Order: sequence, then structure tokens, then C-alpha cells
Amino acid sequence: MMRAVRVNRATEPAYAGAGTFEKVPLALSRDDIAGADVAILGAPMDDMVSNRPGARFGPRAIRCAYEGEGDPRRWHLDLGVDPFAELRIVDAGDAEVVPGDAIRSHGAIEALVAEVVGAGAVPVVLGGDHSIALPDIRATLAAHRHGSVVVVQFDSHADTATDIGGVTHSHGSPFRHLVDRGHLPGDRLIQVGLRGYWPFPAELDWARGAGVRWHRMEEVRRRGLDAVLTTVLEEADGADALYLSVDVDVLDPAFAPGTGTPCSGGMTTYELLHALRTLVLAMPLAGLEVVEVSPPYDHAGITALAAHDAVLEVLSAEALRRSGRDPDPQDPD
Ligand SMILES: [Mn+2]
Repeated sequence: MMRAVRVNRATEPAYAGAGTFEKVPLALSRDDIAGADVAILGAPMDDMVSNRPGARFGPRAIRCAYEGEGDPRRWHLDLGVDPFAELRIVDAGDAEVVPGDAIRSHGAIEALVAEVVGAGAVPVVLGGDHSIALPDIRATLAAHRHGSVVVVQFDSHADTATDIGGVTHSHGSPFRHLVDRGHLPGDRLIQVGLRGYWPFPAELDWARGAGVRWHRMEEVRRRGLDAVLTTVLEEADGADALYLSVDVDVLDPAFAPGTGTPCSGGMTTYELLHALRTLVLAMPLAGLEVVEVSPPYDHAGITALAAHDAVLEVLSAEALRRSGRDPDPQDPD
């Protein structure tokens, strides 16, 4: 029985009152989360970035980057669905991170994600730097049969370094550790949007040997996004569920300047939304993380808005997929 606490008054606007994701109910214990389909949680840490910090402020900015009033209500014009009407969505608050102690913060994030999946809800994790992928994906995978979840990582960087300058745990290493430590089979990791000047050949050799598949941004431009997504779904064949790891720097800096390691030549926001929708409509969702939103480097909140809308897109597609209905755009004939 869900006992989540309502946080808004009936006509309270978006900019007023408590800051849960779109004012969904607050659920701070496992008993309160029980019965929810989806639980949103924050991982507000940026101790492991290699360049510009600020992603610790990401969860709050992503949660509040919306308009509207009163109880959460959204109508996805292309899918014809209201995710808040179809799914029981709660906000489980933030992990109890410890500023300056990234390892303890990782432990807190892993514990909260474990609590969410233990309560039977799909975790939606708002980062935070990308190092959180290690604890939060590990906690999610632990609730599924080994190798049954495919992770699709949207990112300009592979994040597969053994270490960066001798530092073993950073936002440049989580996917290397997930694979090398046996949590995620290499052939259950698919990367989309890589570009720029990293990873180096040694890391690409490792990825090839581990069975990791990747699709550079150049391939997305050359073959087209839909063709690449078709390939991604073929590569995911045999998996029971999908985990989406969205590093907002997969977007071009023109669309997402507020991030720690921006990289030119990336996706438009529309392309990311379309890709997320396509994948979630095709496969059950095991979890989602949206990371590396750094509000101090943002302009007019556009990066936080893109991250927020990525979450909303995934929720909408998951709602429609679970309903078994076809999209219903309700256009005039
Ligand atoms: Mn990343």
C-alpha cells in the first residue's frame, strides 16, 4: 500500500511549494515506496568529476524545470498518454550523500536504489556526476537475472577508463568497473553518441575484446538515428529489460551547455527524446539515470529542461508500453 505524502496544494504553480519531481508525492521509506511503479531519486554528488563541477546541484534543477500547476498532469502529444495518470510515480528524495567523501556517497546511492528496486519500483536517478552509474546500475542489476538487462548509454564519452591519472573511481570509469567486476557482461553494454577525442585506442581495444558495442555520433549522422536505433535493438536481442544511462553531454553544447565536459558535434534535444521514446516503447524499463547536469554552467536552464524532459519522455513511453495501446495523437483528419 503506497503511503506517499502529497506535497502540493490543488492549484499551486510549478514555481511554488515543495520541490519533488513535478510535485509527485514524496516517499522517504521503503514502506512508502511500496506500490509505486516508478520512484525518482536524486544523487547529488560531483566529487568525481575531472573538469567542471556543479552536478551536485543537478537533481534540484532537473526536478523543478517544468511548468504547470497543482497535481502532476501531462499529455504527451505524440504518444497520447499521461504518464502520471497511467503510472504511480513517487519521489524518493535524495541519497544521503556525504560532501567530500565520494565512496560513502556511492554507498548511500546504492542503498537508496536498492531500496527502490526492493520495493518493486523502477528507479529514475537524477545525477550527479556519471560516477554514480557504478552504484546505481549495480543495485538495479542485482534485482535482475545476471545478463538479462541491457544498458544503453547515451554519452559523448565512453567512460571506460581503468583509471584517470591514477584515480580508479571517477566519472570516466563506471562502465569499465561494471564490466570488469562482472556486474554487466560486456555484450550487454551499448553506447550511442561517442565523439571527440576520447576514448584512446587502448580503451577501444578493451571494449572490442569485452564485446561492448558502440555507435559514434558520426554513424548517427551518416546512417540516420532510426537506422542506428534499429541496430541497437538488434544488439539488445535476448535481453529482458532496458537500463538507460543518459549523460546530458551526449547533447551538443548548443542544447546542453550546463555540463562538466561538453563536447561539440552532438545530438539535438529532439533526437535524444526520439531515441529514448523509441527504445522504451520496444523494451520493458529496468531503470534510468540522467547525469552530468551542472546548473552553474547552464544558461536559461536549458540543460536542466532537457534532462527533465528526457525523464518525462521515458515515463511517457513506459506508460504507453505498459498500457498496450498504440500511440493516439488525436490529430484532425
Ligand atoms: Mn558520461
